[in-house]
Amino acid sequence: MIYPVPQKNNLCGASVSISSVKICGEFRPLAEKILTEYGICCDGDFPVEIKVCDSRKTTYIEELARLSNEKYFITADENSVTIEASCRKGVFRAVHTLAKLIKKDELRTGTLEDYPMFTRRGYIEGFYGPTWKQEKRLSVMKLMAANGMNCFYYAPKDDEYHRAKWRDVYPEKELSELKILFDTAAENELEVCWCLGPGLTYRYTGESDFDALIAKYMNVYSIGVRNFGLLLDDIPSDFQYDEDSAAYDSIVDAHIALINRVFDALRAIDSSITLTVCPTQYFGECDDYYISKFGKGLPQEIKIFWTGREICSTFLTCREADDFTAATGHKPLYWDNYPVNDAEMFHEMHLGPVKGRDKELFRHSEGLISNVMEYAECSKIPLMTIADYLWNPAAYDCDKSLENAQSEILGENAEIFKYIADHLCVSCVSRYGSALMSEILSHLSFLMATGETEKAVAEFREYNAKMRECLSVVSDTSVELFAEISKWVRKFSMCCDVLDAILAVWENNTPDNKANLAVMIDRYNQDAVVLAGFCLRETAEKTLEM
Ligand code: LTM
Repeated sequence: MIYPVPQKNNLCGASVSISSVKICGEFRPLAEKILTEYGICCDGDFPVEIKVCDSRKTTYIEELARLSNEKYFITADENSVTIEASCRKGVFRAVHTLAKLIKKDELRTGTLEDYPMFTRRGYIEGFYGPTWKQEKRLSVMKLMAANGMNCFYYAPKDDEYHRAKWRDVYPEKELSELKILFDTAAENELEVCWCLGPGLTYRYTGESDFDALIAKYMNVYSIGVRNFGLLLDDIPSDFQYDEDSAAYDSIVDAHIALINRVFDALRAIDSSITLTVCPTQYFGECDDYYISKFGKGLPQEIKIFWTGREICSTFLTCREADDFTAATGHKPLYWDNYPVNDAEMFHEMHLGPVKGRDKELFRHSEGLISNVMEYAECSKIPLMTIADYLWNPAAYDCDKSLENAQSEILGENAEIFKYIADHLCVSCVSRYGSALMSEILSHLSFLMATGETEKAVAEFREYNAKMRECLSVVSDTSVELFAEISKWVRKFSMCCDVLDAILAVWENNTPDNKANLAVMIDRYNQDAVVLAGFCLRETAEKTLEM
């Protein structure tokens, strides 16, 4: 199976085995670049023809009754492959799919027709904490583009030019780094939206602040950005300057006036500019005074971020999206606070698949943008599941998508990694973790309770050995993802010690072994990092009572 799952895969005839290809037709350099990245040789003789034609067939999505320039077809027979799309975007998506089919030996004769269900599918660097390094940004960007996302929002809370020092233009070095990043996004068919968060110190009645704001947007416009964001989240919910409170009845009136003025000014400079905004009330009841007035005060073209019922929402539903649209006059653009793990979540690691987002949400929203973790390598795993969901929600299977993401990111370590990943998934989308450990420990308790002590001890020893093997793999901090989870690995090591101590008591119930277990469990409990949950504590306590 390839991911994201294509919409209509009728490549079901004879197997077409390709070791090297010869690209002909349009966008040949692009296709060769992508295929080469997948390790597919382009000096061969198996013809892959790319046909670009802007027609109803290549742009219209029947079931959505809308146009999309991301739609494509792949037709294969035993002697050739043909790609059809309306433009570069469609070709880009098609070639990635073709490369995955070839790599997985899944290319067969027939036709594949594919297109995305959500219009906007992306991620936002919008967390508190150390900002991602350039090389990490580039690496995540390429991966997410290869997996069907189409937009990237730049809004790191701790980029001082985004928020704390919003009035200052970027120094040359920082600006040229951003240009490299944003040019890479364009090459990879990701739309960039650069966001500004001026609300901590903005003076709504200050002309010089307004001028500084436009000058800052123009600073980033100069490197080619045409999509901007104005974020008013996590700022005081009331005025900070007396002149502002004298001029406006309430803060929402100041926000509406500011956004409309910014939009008009930007559109006067360049009519292709787009604007996305984040309200100060970005979650909760959508018919509250602030958010309903905010939405009604802004033109349709401006997109509004909304995180759902909660800041980090367990569920995002069509019903709530419709309520938002009714109250504000805008479909929500979801700022989905998963997998982000900043603020009070900093002891959690969110490596589980996305869950709890309605399958039909694409009809009721502008799209979904996932807020990532400060840990770039780790973010790739849940982000890949989000990309799968956004492309084809009907086919989304969270377990299979996770399995694929783990194997893509961890390669040969994927299987053993599951022993720690089992514990790194407690988040707003899943309150329960340690499913594998829970199952094993409860089976062992059953064996103990039915007098099968020897069998229990043997199975327990086997499980502990796997946990230790996993520990030794993830302790290798030269692997970037393992370095990122080092504080969870530390606690995982304590978890292994607790398991060994439980096993020792089961094998030999002496006061010394019990005292050692009490010490281990105490040490484990004192570390605030979130890891194995209830099942470990319960088993340890039961063992101490033995
Ligand atoms: O969610 C929004 C709109 N703003 C902030 C984010 O920057 C932050 O990363 C998340 C998670 O803590 N919560 C917020 O309120």
